[in-house]
Amino acid sequence: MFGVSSDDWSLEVPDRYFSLEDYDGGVARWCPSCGDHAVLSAVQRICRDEQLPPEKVVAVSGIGCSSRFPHYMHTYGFHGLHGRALPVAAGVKARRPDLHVWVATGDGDCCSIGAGHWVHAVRYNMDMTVMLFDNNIYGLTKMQTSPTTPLHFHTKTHPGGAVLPPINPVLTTLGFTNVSFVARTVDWNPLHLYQTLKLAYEHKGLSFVHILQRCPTYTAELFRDLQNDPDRIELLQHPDGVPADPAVERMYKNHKVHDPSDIAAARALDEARSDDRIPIGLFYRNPAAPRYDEWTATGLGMTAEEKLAGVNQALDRFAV
Ligand SMILES: Cc1ncc(C[n+]2csc(CCOP(=O)(O)OP(=O)(O)O)c2C)c(N)n1
Ligand SMILES: [Mg+2]
Repeated sequence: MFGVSSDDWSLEVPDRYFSLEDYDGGVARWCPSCGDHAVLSAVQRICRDEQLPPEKVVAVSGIGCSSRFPHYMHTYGFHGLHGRALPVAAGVKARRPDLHVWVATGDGDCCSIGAGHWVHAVRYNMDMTVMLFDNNIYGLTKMQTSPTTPLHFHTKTHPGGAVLPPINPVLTTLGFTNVSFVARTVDWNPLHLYQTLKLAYEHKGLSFVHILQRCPTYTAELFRDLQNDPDRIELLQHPDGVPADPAVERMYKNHKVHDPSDIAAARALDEARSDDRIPIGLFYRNPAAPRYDEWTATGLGMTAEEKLAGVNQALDRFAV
């Protein structure tokens, strides 16, 4: 019993203990009830629960409302150029493999202007957690059609309704060579959001998490319906998947057993789906996929001095 002998008073006190405030970069200036707030707090909780020293964390983003994410993390951060979150993150990981990299990218940032980088970042499979904040719209620039805007949805660029069928980010990522982790979650279920991002964080390689993210200003009705009707969500279940939680299972009554090692079955989930049945959970994971950061960590195995000597030797050829 506590206090019976002096031994009970000895405590294992870590040198540093991190609380949520240690990751708090200030008041987030997203709209009230924007889903980005929920994602930010889930990531901060994971950092706290894993006791990640803030100086060992970096948040990288492109441009968009969601890309303001690094400002609100009291860690290293890089708020980059539109569509360029992933190459910046790859560069960070190549030179600083000791940092955990969180990437915040929007449906415009990743699937439109940044689509070329999306393909190659997934193939490079460097160890990072990529969060696609999918609000189905260009939010920051005030409501233009994005690649994930549903057909016929009215936007500023298509006042009569979007004219092309949308890209499905999960299905698309599952088609890229060397894909190693794909999941989907929703911002309005904090438990599922946390568990999914935690699983993604634990994965060694590029984990791609498609987050259905509420935009209360421009696409409110799309997400309100989905939020109010939990029967439209299908919960993926498997011992290797997102850990089961009774509260989440009660909320989403449509359950489907899905083995995340089966990529054909993962693709079939979204190929077959209608908007009335949206699967969430872990679609696919392959921990054996080769990682380019394992190669960049060693490279050619040369020391900095050897590299410098090599550069000087090459330049000497042009000496006059
Ligand atoms: C090179 C370039 N092209 C266009 C823009 C304008 N722009 C800024 S954010 C954005 C779209 C953002 O949409 P998304 O990535 O979905 O992020 P959200 O704001 O919805 O979170 C665009 C087109 C820009 N900043 N830079
Ligand atoms: Mg968007």
